[in-house]
Amino acid sequence: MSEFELGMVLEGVDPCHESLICCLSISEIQGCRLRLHFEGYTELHDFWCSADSPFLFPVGWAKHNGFPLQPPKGYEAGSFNWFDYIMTNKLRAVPRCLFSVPWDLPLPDHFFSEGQKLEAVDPRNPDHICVATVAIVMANRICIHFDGWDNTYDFWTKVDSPTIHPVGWCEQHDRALSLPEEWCRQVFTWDRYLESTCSEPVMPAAFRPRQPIPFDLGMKLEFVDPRNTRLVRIGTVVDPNPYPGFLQILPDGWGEKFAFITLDSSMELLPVGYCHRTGHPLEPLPT
Ligand code: MLZ
Repeated sequence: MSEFELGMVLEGVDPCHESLICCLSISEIQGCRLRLHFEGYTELHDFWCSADSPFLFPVGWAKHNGFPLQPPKGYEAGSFNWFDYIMTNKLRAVPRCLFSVPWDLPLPDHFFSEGQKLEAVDPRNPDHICVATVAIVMANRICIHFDGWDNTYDFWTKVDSPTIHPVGWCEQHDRALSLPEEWCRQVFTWDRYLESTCSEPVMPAAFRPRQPIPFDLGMKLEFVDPRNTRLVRIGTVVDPNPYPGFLQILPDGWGEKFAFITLDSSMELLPVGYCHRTGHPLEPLPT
């Protein structure tokens, strides 16, 4: 990945607040993975991400495509200007041709619109199906916000994910629906909720879940360690379907308590041979 160089600036989704697009720079490169730094912030917030992530964008992309951009620390959103910032600080932008996302985002070809309501599985708590809102639409991806929760739970999903459902799905499938806190003390019905929030539901026909990804018990893979995202390890699928759209991985050589559940579509799951092919270190098995 020689085209990406240390210090180059770019835009990208903050993995801890996925509804925010931020100003970033490259602080380290390992194979095809980048350590990214939030401009103006301490390196404690740095995070690792694959260079071909659909959540990294060239400088100017957010504005060009109509999304708000969080400026570097110390700058006002209204007055921040990338061009001045790059000139003043003698920076270089990552060339546009290196991004997997096109400069002109394609128009959505689905029926999800911002502000509409749905029921969505919380990927960090996959037994919770929650009242949720389409916060942002970006081509065939939507950013989901869980009503009544802060934006640290927001997450991007493709519109054909098996983890999103139309309003009323939980009732039809005899499942508990997690409500926004203020609705836990009053009778919740979707009709009442939609009326009180002046909102519309996503139309049921919009939900066209894809086929499951064919992971099988015992399959090997490489994966980004969720506890330290610098590291790529070898793992085994120990449960191919703990919840629809999820699988459980055990890091090879580690005890059962280190098994974790993740979305089967996660970009942190990598095929066997990924590290060798891309020149990324592969963590040795514990001895
Ligand atoms: N135990 C967690 C669950 C949060 C679930 C949020 N779902 C949007 C907590 O209470 O923080």
